[in-house]
Amino acid sequence: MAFRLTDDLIAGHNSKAAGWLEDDYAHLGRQLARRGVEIERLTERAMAFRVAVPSWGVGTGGTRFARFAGPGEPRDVFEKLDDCEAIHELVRVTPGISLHIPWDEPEDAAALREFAAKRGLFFDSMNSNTFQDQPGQKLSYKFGSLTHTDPAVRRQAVEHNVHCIELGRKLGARSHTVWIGDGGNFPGQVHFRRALERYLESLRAIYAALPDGFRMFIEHKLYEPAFYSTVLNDWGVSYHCTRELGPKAFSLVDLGHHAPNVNIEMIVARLIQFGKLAGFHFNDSKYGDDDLDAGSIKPFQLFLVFHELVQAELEGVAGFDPAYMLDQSHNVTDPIESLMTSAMELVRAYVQAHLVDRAALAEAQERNDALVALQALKQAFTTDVAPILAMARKRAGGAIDPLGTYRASGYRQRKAEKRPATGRVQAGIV
Ligand code: PSV
Ligand code: MN
Repeated sequence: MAFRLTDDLIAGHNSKAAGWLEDDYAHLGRQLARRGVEIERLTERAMAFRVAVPSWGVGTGGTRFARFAGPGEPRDVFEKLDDCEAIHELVRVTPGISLHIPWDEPEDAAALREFAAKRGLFFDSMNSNTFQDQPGQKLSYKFGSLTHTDPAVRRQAVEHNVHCIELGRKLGARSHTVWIGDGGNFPGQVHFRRALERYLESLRAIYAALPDGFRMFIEHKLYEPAFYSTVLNDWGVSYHCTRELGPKAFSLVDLGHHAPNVNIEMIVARLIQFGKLAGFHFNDSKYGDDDLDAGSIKPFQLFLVFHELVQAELEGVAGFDPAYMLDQSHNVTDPIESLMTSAMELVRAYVQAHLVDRAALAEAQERNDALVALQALKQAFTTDVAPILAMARKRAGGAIDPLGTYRASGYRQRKAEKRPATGRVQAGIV
C-alpha cells in the first residue's frame, strides 16, 4: 500500500496547535468585530476558496542550464496524483488538477478519472504542448506550431489540441488551455500580421471541437522561448483573439508573462469588464517568468489582483467565473511544500481582499482622496489573517500547520524509497 497522509495523522498533529489557534482566532475575531467584520463570514470564504494544482508542478523544475532532480519525484501521472492528494489533504483547497498532454497522457482515461475521484480529486483544465517535439513526432515545432508557415505543421498542432479536448471530455475536465511558444528570435524572422492570422485560423479549428460546456483559454506571454517577438504577446492581442473566436474563448493571465512593473491588476480589471477573463496561472517573479511561489516576491500585487477579483465577485459582474490555477516551477524547494505555500498565499490574499472597507474606499474615490483610498487597501493588506486560514483548514479536515505536518510525516522520504531516481541527466524548463 502506498503511504498516504491520513485524517488521523493530520488530526494528531493538529492537536498540538489547537490551543493557540483558539486563542488567536478569538482575539482576531474581537479585533475584526470592532471594525464591523464578522470573522465567521471570512472563515467560510476561506473554506470555499479553490485553486487547481498543475500536474507538472509536483515534479522538480529546471532552468535552461540544469535540472537538479529531487528525491522521490513522481514518475508517472498516478504518482503525480498521489502528491496532489497529499497537498489537498493538508491545505483542503486544491481538489482540481490541471493536466499537461502528452506529459500526462493516460493509457486508459476512465481508469485515471476513477483513480483521481477515489482521492477526492478531479480534472480542471487540459493543457496542450506544441512547444516541444515528442519522440516519434512527424513534423517539428522548431519554427512554430499553430502559426507555422507550413500548413501541415499547423494541422498537426491543431490535431494535438483537438486530442487534448477529447481526452479532457473523457476525464471530466471543463476547459482547455492553449499556450504556444511560437514567435521570432530576430527582427524580420516573422511576418507579425500573417503569423497572427495563421494563429486565429488554427484556433478557430480548435474552438470548433469544444464540446458543450467546455471553455477555451488562451495564454499570452511577451517573450520566451522566442526572444524577440511572440505571436500572442499581450492581453490586448489575447482579448482581440478571444472576441474573434466567440463566447467560449477567454484570456488567461499568467502572472509571470508580463514585462516587469506592468500593472497586472489593471489588466485583470479590464478583462473582467470586457467579460473575457479566463482565470489565472498564479506564481511570482522578480525578473521574468520565474515561476516562483505565489506571493513570495510581490505579495501586495497579489492582494491587488484579488481586490479586483473580490470586487467583481461582490458586485455580481455578469459571467464572472474565473478559473484559478497555479503554474510554477520548483528548482530548489520540495514541490509539495511550494505548492502548498502558494495555495495558502492565495487564500490569504483572497481573505484580505474581503476585508477591504469598500464603502470607505468608494467614498474616498468620489472625494479624490488618494491617501484614504490607499489606506483602505493597506488596512486590509496588513491585517494578519493567519488564524482564519488555519481555522478554515482545520475545520475542513486539513492541517493547522501544513508544512510542519508534512515534514513530520516523512512523506518525501517514504516516497524516495519507493520511487528511486532515474539517474538520467535532465535539463529544461519542466
Ligand atoms: C509557459 O511559460 C507556461 O506558463 C504555460 O502555461 C505552459 O503550459 C507552462 O508554462 C508549462 O511549462
Ligand atoms: Mn502558465
